[in-house]
Amino acid sequence: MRLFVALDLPWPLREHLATLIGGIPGARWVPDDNLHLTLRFIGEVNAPQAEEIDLALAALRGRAFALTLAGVGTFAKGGRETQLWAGVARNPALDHLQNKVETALQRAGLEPERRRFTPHVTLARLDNAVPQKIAGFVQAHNLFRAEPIRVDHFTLFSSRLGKEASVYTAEVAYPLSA
Ligand code: 2AM
Repeated sequence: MRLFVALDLPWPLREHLATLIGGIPGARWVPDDNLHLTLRFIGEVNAPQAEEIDLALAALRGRAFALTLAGVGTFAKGGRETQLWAGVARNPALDHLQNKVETALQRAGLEPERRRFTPHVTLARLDNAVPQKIAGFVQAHNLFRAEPIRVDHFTLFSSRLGKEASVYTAEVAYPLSA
């Protein structure tokens, strides 16, 4: 199965993010239900590996914290913008949790993640979008700032590739202490 570790987002925040959606013809918007913040992508694993991963994550001790989504931006590949996202206000507690997850997963036998952690909530894939429209969106929503949320758990998700959008299933939620 294909796994990743992420923060799910409470409904009011997903609803708020959904109000940003639109105005970029050709963008493939992420359905509200799928909006999340990935801590670590794992990829395909077999059942024994999944078990190891679950054990390692369950042994992780972390504390709850507040998180604020702020700003919007894009990732580009080969000079083309491919992904539109909402950003995260500076958050050492989030970085700390991500670090712990990374350590736990290495303990479970995964190769270290080489890419730097860039916390974001993907809003859309931009395959066929016009650059001016993307720039317009980023300008219009630059000052986006959501209400802070309290993060008191993180989640191991499985992902199945669907026809239109991927289908994510929360497999296990791991609590963070108060
Ligand atoms: P993204 O939001 O930046 O696209 C489930 O697919 C989650 O895992 C998504 O949040 C996605 O990040 C991330 N993801 C998917 N494939 C990935 C890959 N090959 N490397 C890193 N992250 C990936």
